[in-house]
Order: sequence, then C-alpha cells, then structure tokens
Amino acid sequence: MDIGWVVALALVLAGILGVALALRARRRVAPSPAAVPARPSATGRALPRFGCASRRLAERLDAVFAGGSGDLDRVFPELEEALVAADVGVRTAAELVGRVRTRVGHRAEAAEVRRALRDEIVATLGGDGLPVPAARPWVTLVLGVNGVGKTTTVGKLAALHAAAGRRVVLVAADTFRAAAIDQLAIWAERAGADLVRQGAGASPAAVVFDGVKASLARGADVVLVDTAGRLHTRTNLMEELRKVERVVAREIPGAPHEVLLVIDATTGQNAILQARTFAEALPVTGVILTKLDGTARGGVAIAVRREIDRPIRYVGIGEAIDDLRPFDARQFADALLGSTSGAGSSPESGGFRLTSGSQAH
Ligand SMILES: Nc1nc2c(ncn2[C@@H]2O[C@H](COP(=O)(O)OP(=O)(O)OP(=O)(O)O)[C@@H](O)[C@H]2O)c(=O)[nH]1
Ligand SMILES: [Mg+2]
Repeated sequence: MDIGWVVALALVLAGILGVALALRARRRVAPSPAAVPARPSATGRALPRFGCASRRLAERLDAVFAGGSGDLDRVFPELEEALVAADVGVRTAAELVGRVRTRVGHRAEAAEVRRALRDEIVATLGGDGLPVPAARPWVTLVLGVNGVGKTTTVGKLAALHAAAGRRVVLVAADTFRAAAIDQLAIWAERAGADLVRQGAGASPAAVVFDGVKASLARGADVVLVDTAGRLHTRTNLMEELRKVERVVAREIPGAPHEVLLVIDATTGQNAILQARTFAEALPVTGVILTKLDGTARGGVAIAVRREIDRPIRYVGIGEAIDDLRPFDARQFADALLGSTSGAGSSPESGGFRLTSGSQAH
C-alpha cells in the first residue's frame, strides 16, 4: 500500500479516537443529576410550563367544539372524555359536565359552554388562599409517598418564609437514609434556615421532639418538618407519622398548624388513592401538587380537591428554589383549558350555536 494512504488512514483513525475520547471526558465532567439542583429558574414564571402538558386538554376542547354539527348531545360526552383523559377522574368529570349541562341548558354558544366549564372548575377548586402564620412557631408537617418532592418542597417553602423575613427551622424527620438528611441540609443552607437533625435510622418522633424544642428555644417563626415516604422497619408509615403529629401537638398546643400532603401530579389517578389514604390517617389541611412542569395533565388537582376536599396550597413547577407558586384556581383553570376569553370568535372554537337534539322536540 502506498505510504501516503497509510499515513492518511492513520490520521483519520487518530481523529476518530480523539473525538471519542473528548466525548467520553465531557460525559465524565458533566454534572451528575444532583439531589439538590442549584439551577436558578427564570423568575416571574407563573404556570407557563404547565401549559405544555395542559395544552392537550385545550386542544381536545378545541376539537370537541370544532365538530361543526352544533349538537350539544355530542359535545357533552366528548367533553367528559377529554376531562377524564386529563386526569380529572371519571366521577368528577361526570359531575362537572353535569353541572355545565344544567347551566347552559339546551342552546349555547361553544364559548358559553367553555366558560361554564371554566367557572365550574374554579368553583370546585375553591379560592382558599394561603393561611398567614398566626402562631409562633407556625409548624407545618410535609407528608407524601416517596419521591413526590417533599424535601424539595420543604426547601422551597423555607425560602418563601425566609424571604418574608421569618426565622425558619427545618426538621429532618425523614431518617430513612443519610442522603435524605444531607439533601435537607443543603436546602436549609440555600434557604438560610436552621436545621435540626439526627443520624439515619433515628426515630422520626424523637427528631421532631428535638426540632420543636430547639425551635421554641431559638424563637423560630416557622418550623417545617420533612418526613419519610417509607420506613426501615415494617412499622406502618401512617402510624409513625401519627406519632410525629402527636409529639408536635403535645409540645405546642394548636400545632401542627398545617399538614401538607405533597402529590406528584404526574402520577395520574394514583394520586387520588394517595390523597385518600393520607387524609384518612392524618389531619391533612392542604395539598401541594408538584411536577406540573413535566408530563402532568393537571386535571388531578380537580380530582384530589373533589376527593378529599382539601385546598391545593401550592404548585411545584420545577426543581429550583423559586419554582413554587401559591395555587390560584382561576389561573390554573385557564392554564388547563386554554384561554376562555375570545372563545367563540374563531370559527374552530365556537363560531356556531350548539343545540341539544332533545330540545328540538
Ligand atoms: N420537574 C420537577 N421536579 C421536581 C419538582 N419537585 C421535586 N422535583 C424532583 O423530584 C425528585 C424527588 O424530589 P424529593 O424532594 O427528593 O422527593 P421526596 O418526596 O423528598 O423523596 P423521598 O425523600 O425519597 O421520599 C427530585 O429530583 C426533585 O428535584 C417539581 O415541581 N418539578
Ligand atoms: Mg425527601
């Protein structure tokens, strides 16, 4: 073989090897998925990213109203189906559509139906607002099955309270594994909060006892208790959480002031079961819906509210410290359905009158 060809071949091989090595090295130094993401998120984000998951419902509604037959008897079942597909739940979807049906009667513009649905969703979700810490310390227990975002949410809540000028103590009552305690320690540092912790495997109730005592001694304004979603022993999780709740109630009359159940919005209908199980075992006062920035279809908020009749307090829309928003039923309904203003002006979304077949007779 010609020496020139050999040299050229060697150069090409060396190039390929170089690129491969460079790619490998890059992969090695790429940040590993951190337990506590430090990425600051875009500020001022309301529920925009939630829109990407909810768009599907909005689009389905457009399709339902674009049928063109103008037949309400066709629209209502399709509406119900679209809501079920958005995780609203079979029973709640049927109830919602039933109420919309009663409201609009036999003749309605598509835009009217859409608006009625939006209003019924807002009414179901309620406009409870957030309780202002009225006691000192204001104690909040954060509960939920593993992986839903409890620790992250505790960190975000700590930051919100700290920003309001409150002295915050975090209690690491998830003693299931050491990493969970370290994860909370990072959040405490980031939010400028104190941390009360013991070693992995310690009794959650004992850590909470320490936490409450320390908070009283330090004159804390807010105590946030991060709990486990699972346990080392076969001890029933609910039993352990009830013990934690009893310790808090015994040491601070009137506490816990909030018992917040964290639910991962991407878990769909399983969320309803979780909500029911926790609400039956503990005095849950509110819900935090996380991961609405992901593939969640959002309707789960309505299903959970309907199921356990507890207000949604906050929604999580990302992994960063400022990715927690107070829940706003109106904003949420708009994000879920797409804007209702202007519906009816476009030929696709409602430029025709819908009538019920039964009305014709
Ligand atoms: N995209 C997104 N990710 C979230 C959100 N909230 C939490 N996460 C992520 O969900 C994963 C689990 O969060 P954790 O806070 O550790 O959940 P946990 O409930 O404390 O989990 P355990 O302690 O194992 O029970 C982490 O990767 C978080 O960054 C959210 O609102 N959006
Ligand atoms: Mg955790």
